[in-house]
Amino acid sequence: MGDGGPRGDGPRPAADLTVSSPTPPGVGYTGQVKPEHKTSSLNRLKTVRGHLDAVIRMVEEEQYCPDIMKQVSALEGSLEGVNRVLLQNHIETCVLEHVEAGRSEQVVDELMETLRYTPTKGTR
Ligand SMILES: [Cu+2]
Repeated sequence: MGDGGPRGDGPRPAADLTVSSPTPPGVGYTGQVKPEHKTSSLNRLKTVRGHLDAVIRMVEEEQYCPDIMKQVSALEGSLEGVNRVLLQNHIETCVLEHVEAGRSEQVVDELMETLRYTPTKGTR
């Protein structure tokens, strides 16, 4: 999927919530996302939303600090999982597209930036 940066003429997502982009100007994305990755991302994010509400309640109820911390850590892991899915989608779609179009140099630069947002832990 695209990263919200300046793009070409391709379709854009309805809402562009990203604030910055490492994408070099003119690289251009089509905003494509594979259905299985979209489903996986949405399911994971909605699970996080429900989990986050539960953790908020834990804080409101002044539950035991380490118990809350454990849940926050689990949330972080879940969000990392979302980024892993998004990275896989990006590589399978945008990156391949740019390489095939002869824009290897730009896409490598962008990919190096993108890796800053990806999980450092193992697969989950
Ligand atoms: Cu992408």
